[in-house]
Amino acid sequence: MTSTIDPKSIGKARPRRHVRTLTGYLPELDESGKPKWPRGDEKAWKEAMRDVDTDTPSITRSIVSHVQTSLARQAYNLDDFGAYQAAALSVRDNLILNWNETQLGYTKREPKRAYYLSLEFLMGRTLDNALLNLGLKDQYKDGVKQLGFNMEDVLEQERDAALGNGGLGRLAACYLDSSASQELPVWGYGLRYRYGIFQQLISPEGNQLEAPDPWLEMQNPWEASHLPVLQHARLDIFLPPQLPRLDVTYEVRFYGNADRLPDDSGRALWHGGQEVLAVAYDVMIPGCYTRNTNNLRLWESKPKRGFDLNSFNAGDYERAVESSNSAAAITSVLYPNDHTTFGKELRLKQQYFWTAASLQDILRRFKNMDKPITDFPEYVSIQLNDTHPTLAIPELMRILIDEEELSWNTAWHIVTNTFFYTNHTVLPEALEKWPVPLMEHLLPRHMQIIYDINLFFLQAVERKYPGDRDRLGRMSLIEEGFPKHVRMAYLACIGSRKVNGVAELHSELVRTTILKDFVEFEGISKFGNVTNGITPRRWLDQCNPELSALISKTLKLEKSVWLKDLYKLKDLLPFAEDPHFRKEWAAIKQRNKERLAQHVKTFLGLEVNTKAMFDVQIKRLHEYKRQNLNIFGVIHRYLAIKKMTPEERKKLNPRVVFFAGKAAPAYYIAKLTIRLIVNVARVINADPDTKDYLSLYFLPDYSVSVAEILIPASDISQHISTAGTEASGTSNMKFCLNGGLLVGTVDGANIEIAEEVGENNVFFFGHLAPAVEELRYQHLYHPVPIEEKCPALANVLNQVSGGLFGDGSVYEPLLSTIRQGDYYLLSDDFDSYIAALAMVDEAYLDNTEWVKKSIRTTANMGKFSSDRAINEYAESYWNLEAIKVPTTSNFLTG
Ligand code: NBG
Repeated sequence: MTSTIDPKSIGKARPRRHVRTLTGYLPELDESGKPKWPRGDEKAWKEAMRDVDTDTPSITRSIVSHVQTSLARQAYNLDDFGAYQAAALSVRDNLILNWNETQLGYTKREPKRAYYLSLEFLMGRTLDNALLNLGLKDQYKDGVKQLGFNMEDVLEQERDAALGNGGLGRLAACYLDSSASQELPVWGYGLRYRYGIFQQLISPEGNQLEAPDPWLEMQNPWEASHLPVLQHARLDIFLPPQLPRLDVTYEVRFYGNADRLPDDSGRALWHGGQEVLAVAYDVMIPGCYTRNTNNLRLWESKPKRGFDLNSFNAGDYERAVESSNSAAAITSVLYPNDHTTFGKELRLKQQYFWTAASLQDILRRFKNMDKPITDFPEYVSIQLNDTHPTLAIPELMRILIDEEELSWNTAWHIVTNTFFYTNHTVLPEALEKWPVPLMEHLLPRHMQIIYDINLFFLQAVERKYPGDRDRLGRMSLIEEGFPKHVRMAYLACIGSRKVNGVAELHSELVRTTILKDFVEFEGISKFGNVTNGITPRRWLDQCNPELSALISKTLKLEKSVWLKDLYKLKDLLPFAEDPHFRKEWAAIKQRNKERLAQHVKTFLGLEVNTKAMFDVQIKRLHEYKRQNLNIFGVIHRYLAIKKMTPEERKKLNPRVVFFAGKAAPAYYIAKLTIRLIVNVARVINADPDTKDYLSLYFLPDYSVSVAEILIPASDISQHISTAGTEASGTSNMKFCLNGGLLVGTVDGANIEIAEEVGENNVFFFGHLAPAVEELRYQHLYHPVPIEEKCPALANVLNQVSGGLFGDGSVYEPLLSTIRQGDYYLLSDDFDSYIAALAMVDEAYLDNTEWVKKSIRTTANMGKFSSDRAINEYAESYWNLEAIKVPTTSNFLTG
């Protein structure tokens, strides 16, 4: 084999290669300023070009055409899964038309653009959402029906795209939906993990087991599919609504050496090491009732060369293959951790791979506009979703200095006007820190840049606070120790134009605790708040279609209006006084409860009492979220019912408690909590004395789709974190939007929800955030035995130890977190928690008043639309304007 490559150039930095893609090309203009047709016969092209299918006959035609050609099947051998695939492909065709039109429109207008960098996008299913946003739900339903299928069954075939752990990833998904719906030129950038969040199974003992989630294989989750695996593998990259863009690739380097140039330019040459390729996959994000269709670009890693020919020629076959494996491994799994950092080299590699590819792509798009590089922040804002993309800051510095040859100060000015950083937690264990030796090894040039940033920054701090060495130590980007660590939140803070938290209380805690010194140094105006929001498209219209229809009918508004202006729900308030409306409202809740019961029946084979109050807690398992407080509350109730006479029991308000959520695979205490819940359920659901009054279900494998069934069915939901620990919470908003009431601590977005819906519609309990530090101090230095402090809780713990729910010794590690130290303050909050639950019971007995509360709650949820939140980012952070893509296309059909 011959090579034309100069061997000396191998591994050396090369000038940036701008790969042109087929998106974003604009027509050339003739002398009179009219667009010129680019090639061939204009008439032939235009006659052949299609637009979005909007009528049922063309929709059925397109579905059948996909059945025949894309799937190579016929009416004779088409099952629900095939029908789903064909419908999805047909919808995808429509989305692509809008998407093309949008990208061309944006390119033509050269607007400022914003980019949302998130390591997680928890999209859930996409087909139903796409149909809603396209305004084609009814037409597709009819079309599918004519072909002999039921739309609901077809939609059930889709597998969740679960490229996220929890709230942070779901928020990113809601923000994409809102950006497109608000016609804002926003793109998301993330990773295309081969395996998303693990599938959760429960063993016979009640333990969580983890299985990989091969979402790309598109197997039917509920039954073995008849389609050959090969066909799945071929189709996976096309399924909705992805678009592989094998022509959009970038090179990303790791390891190697960084040599500073021997002049005073500050530049360095980074060379050698490993180079891998980033390949783009685009996911179309349709806006609601608009043609605007934005893009989520996910990167997949690939070896740069099929394999390393040098090693192969040197006889080292294993090494040759290894390099290709290690490149492909970068995007193989989503880390299933939540609120913990851990120093895995691969995780750091993921972060760099993703930020480096995204920045190259963003720069290429910017450069196509031929503006001076110093204008970059005028055209580009980049939102860092938590600290995971913080490497983008030193990476942009590196590009601007080493490749664009700008001075340090000019580069730093550009960087600090481009980035914005959202903090999502103040839990100390969740703040990312990377060991310096690892950074030096993996990203030698970035480590140099971080040291330089730190030096200039600390010199400025010293000028303001001369001699304050403590402060310099506290504010340094480098945490002393063996080894030293880079504090990513500090880097994100000083490299950004603005920093925000995700709810009022949380933002205040960011300002007064973790970033206090930075607020003092940089001034308060840099540190804001954007309260999180949720998309009402998915979290009301889609998950609760009956309620959505009732709202439209009552408000006499098309849903396209109120779904995009959620404050319109306020007009429901007077209807709380209308008995007929209340009856309809309550009947819908009841049917949603029956739908959930049916789901439990189908998947767990268990009967649920739908006459009972439904009480739900669904979120990642974590000690700070206190699922254990809830399960201890359930045990307390069970013990109380056991003691009652049959007559007393008859007066009780029956309650069904649901839990769902995953625990990080290495989080032992969280996994024990699951085991306890499952075993408590076994005992109490089988106890003839109590089972009519209290039952308990743990629904395995929590996901967006499961949430869509649970949330509309809840009467009450629990958001009971230790005050000051839950940054916002977003499921609280989803429950309330669906008319569920909330029992919670004075924490995160619970506070703002109560402000909106009125405190008398929320059941608050527990100590407040300012008290927490003092309580923890008392626990450590003046501990009071739990028997004395909270006898009710002590009794519950003793029952667990005593073996009421199986071998008590199994639970000792969990119980001792409360008996000793009790960092999350269960013993301080238990009594008021039980009192709050009693108030819930009492309120529920007055059905009329309860339904009124439910209506008022929904009516007052306008603030929590992610449309409001994304507009706040657009206006107060990114300075971004909406660009409406014309409904009648001008480029393609014009
Ligand atoms: C989570 C918070 C939640 C919040 C979401 C979205 C992280 C690091 N933080 O309270 O715990 O609702 O972010 O902002 O996942």
